[in-house]
Amino acid sequence: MPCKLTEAQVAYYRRDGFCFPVPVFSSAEVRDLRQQLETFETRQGHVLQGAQRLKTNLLLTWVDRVIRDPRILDPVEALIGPNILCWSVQFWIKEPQTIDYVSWHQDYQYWGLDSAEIVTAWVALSPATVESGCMRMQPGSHTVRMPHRDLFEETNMLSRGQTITEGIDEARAVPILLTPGEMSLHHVRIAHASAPNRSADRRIGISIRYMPPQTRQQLAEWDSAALVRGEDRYGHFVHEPSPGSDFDPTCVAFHEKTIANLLSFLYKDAAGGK
Ligand SMILES: O=C(O)CCC(=O)C(=O)O
Repeated sequence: MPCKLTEAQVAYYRRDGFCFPVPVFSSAEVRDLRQQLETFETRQGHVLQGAQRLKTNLLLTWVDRVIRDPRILDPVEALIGPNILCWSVQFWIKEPQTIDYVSWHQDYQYWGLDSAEIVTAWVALSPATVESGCMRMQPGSHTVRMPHRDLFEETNMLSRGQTITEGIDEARAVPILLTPGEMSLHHVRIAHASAPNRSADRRIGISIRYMPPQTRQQLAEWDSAALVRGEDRYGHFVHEPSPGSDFDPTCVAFHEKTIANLLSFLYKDAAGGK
């Protein structure tokens, strides 16, 4: 299975701000990943929720393995270089026939990270189709800063309901269609959105945010990230431990600390949210 990006894919990413589909996991492997997620959900009696959806690499060993998988890191390295920190993991799960959606937004406006070299790998664990509410992206929007407003809507899956107020051309939006086991890569400034899931299956994606170690956090004095490749000569982020087993107590305590820190600025002024 190919795992490096071609020159054409790198050029497409630089020009449009995203590229897809990039094959990562075989169908047997992705079936197994989904099963691990859903077996865990069944065992705990409810779907992955709240803080469990964020930085899940600190809680579940299979997620920690996913963020370090060379089939994800090789394409990421082609875009941001050989030294790579993983700043965040986020599960985006839309249950079948539900109304939750994601408004048009650019990620970098809210994360406090000062680098434009941040890339998200969005890995599909179930089909990402127009019907299931796949992401849509506006090509070339990573080159401009677009105005946003915080709308804090209940059905908006974003922490602040942050929404671009002008400059989106729906007719030019590209649907990011993925089969399970494929991923897309998107630039931290690309404008993107996704509609509700009208399909009969869950729409499950894992966003993994990668950045070079020279990146700084501007909204907090302290922040953490996992060193997943190469070296970190800057020390701007405390390195996250790898869990030796699911819910390893040291990693659970670290998770609590780093999530409280994240929520203090990501959810600032928000009444709640996902
Ligand atoms: O999964 C979605 O629909 C949205 C994901 C997203 O906004 C992101 O990964 O940056």
